[in-house]
Amino acid sequence: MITFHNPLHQGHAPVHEFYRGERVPCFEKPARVDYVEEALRLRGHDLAAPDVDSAAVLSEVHSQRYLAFLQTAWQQWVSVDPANAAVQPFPSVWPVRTLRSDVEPDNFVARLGLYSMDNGTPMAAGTWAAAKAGADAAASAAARVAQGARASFCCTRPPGHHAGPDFMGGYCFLNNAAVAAQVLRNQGAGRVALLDVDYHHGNGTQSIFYERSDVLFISIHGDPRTEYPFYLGHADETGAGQGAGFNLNLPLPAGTSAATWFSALEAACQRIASSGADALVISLGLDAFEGDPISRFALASEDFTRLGKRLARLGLPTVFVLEGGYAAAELGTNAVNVLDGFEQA
Ligand code: Q9C
Ligand code: ZN
Repeated sequence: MITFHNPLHQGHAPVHEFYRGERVPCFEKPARVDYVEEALRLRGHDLAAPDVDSAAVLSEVHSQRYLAFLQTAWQQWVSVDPANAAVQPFPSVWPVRTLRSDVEPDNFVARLGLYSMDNGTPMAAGTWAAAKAGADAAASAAARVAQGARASFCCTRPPGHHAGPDFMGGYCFLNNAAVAAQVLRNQGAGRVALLDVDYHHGNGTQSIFYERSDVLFISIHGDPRTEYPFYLGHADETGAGQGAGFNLNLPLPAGTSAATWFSALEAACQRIASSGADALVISLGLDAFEGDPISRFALASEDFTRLGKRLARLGLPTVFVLEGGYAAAELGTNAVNVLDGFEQA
């Protein structure tokens, strides 16, 4: 299947994040995608540059004021003080309950808090260009499937599934999987199923589609009582309004075995099969891998082949979108195992 890669991902290269109160090197680093691209080439996959501009579809999944902020955020930061060019901005205050989100503060760090869910999403000079090119790659992968391809892969970073309608978080800025689902809808799919297999709940994607019945969101993830993103992803979140019944969360305890994980996958696949979906988007996080440094599921590399095979049996046109996965050196094997398992089935 064709892969759309992100030619600008290396421009998003923040140095530090906070982990357990300490400054540590970023887990979400350019080498991740370099490893995946290397494995794709070694195993005979074709890579293409994005050929669709996602600007219009981005406005359908994110708010205009968030996009306007993000597009110029780095310039805003450097115009506060030219020395900021060498400093990573972090939010330090957030408009939680009782505080107002409707007024944009004049202070840059306060604006950054308004548009963030955590302090774990560092930005750098090339962040907007990288995130936008990634959304273009997602739109390109979806357009290719809408035009009749059996499947496609969007190989990008930064990831997207924690980014909500008007906020960044969890290393994510633009919701690439939501872009792919919206492109499929706009180009003829009556209903899209979006299955998120990243270790972390896809809170951003859930929120974007929570009141919609045309995009069924399903997520298998670490129980938010103990795992990031903590404040969303419980089993009782089933959709609202028109979207009631079109959201399915399958939280599993940290430490869950591959056998139990595949039982949850079976439940997810049965829901998709009975949904009447015309197309499928997979938020392909690879952090359910047993060797992941920040996650606690136990899939082995061969289990990713099994995942691909099971997804192929759904028989739907499918767009794979890379999300998390921090065992960088194993990421190429695990990603391509999913794609090759899908193609072998
Ligand atoms: N300072 C994805 O897998 N970060 N995101 C932990 C916080 C949370 C993971 C450190 C992990 C986010 C796309
Ligand atoms: Zn994750």
